Amino acid sequence: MPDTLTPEIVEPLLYGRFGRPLHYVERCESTQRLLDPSLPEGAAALCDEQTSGRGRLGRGWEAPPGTAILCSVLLRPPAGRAVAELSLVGGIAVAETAEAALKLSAQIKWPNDVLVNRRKVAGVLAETAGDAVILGVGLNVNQTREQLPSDAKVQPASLLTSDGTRRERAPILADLLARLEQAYESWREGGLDAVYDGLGARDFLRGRRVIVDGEPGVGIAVDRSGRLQVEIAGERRVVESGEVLFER
Ligand code: BT5
Repeated sequence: MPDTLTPEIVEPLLYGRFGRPLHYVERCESTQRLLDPSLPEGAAALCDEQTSGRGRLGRGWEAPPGTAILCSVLLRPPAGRAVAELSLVGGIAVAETAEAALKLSAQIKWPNDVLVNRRKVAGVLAETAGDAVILGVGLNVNQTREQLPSDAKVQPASLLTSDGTRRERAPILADLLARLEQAYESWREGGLDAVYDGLGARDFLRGRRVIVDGEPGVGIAVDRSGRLQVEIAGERRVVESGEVLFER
């Protein structure tokens, strides 16, 4: 069976509300640009190739055609809720998905990376579009080591490089959408507290040597409001957003 993500293949595998409607194109600039904010919550866009995939802070996201899950989902969170928390909610769902596929544990590196064996297998991007939020997930599935970016600050990995197994992407995508729906609904009802167990247990930076804005410190934990607590020069600091490097 060819590894394809067309709606005929994916739709029968869906078991929740997310992924309906499903908008698939073979190639696009970025799936983040394919969802009209007037679509129903849970609408998803996916493609086999992005020509201008987006990371955070103006960075890019790269994956050879047909190797990865590149997906965006439209969310309509209640007014006044912190959008940044949705990167973590997405991270929990992606980590669960990677764990279910690999039978290995995955970690969440605040604020939006999913790691397996210290290597980044996925990134999450939450962007606002009017009242809606477009949550993008890039999950590396079948890239070989040579097909992963060589210049990334966090060493990349795919499910294939993690355990040597090549996988069909459609069932993994269906699983991801269902897990995302579940984590999102919990968050919607009960905030980050409601999903914190899935986050705290996978908190990669906890106890790890980190560098924040050029200063060395130690990660304490992602707190219950989604911020990263660190200790720098003997003092506790709270990081709201940005980039934290870690020592390998
Ligand atoms: C992210 O940004 O990790 C969020 C990535 C979100 C991508 C998805 S794909 C579907 C949807 N449509 C889009 O256009 N975007 C979303 P950030 O933390 O800024 O990480 C970006 C950095 O990761 C880059 O600067 C590279 O160093 C590295 N990188 C690029 N491609 C990668 C890959 N496939 N795997 C691991 N690292 C990668």
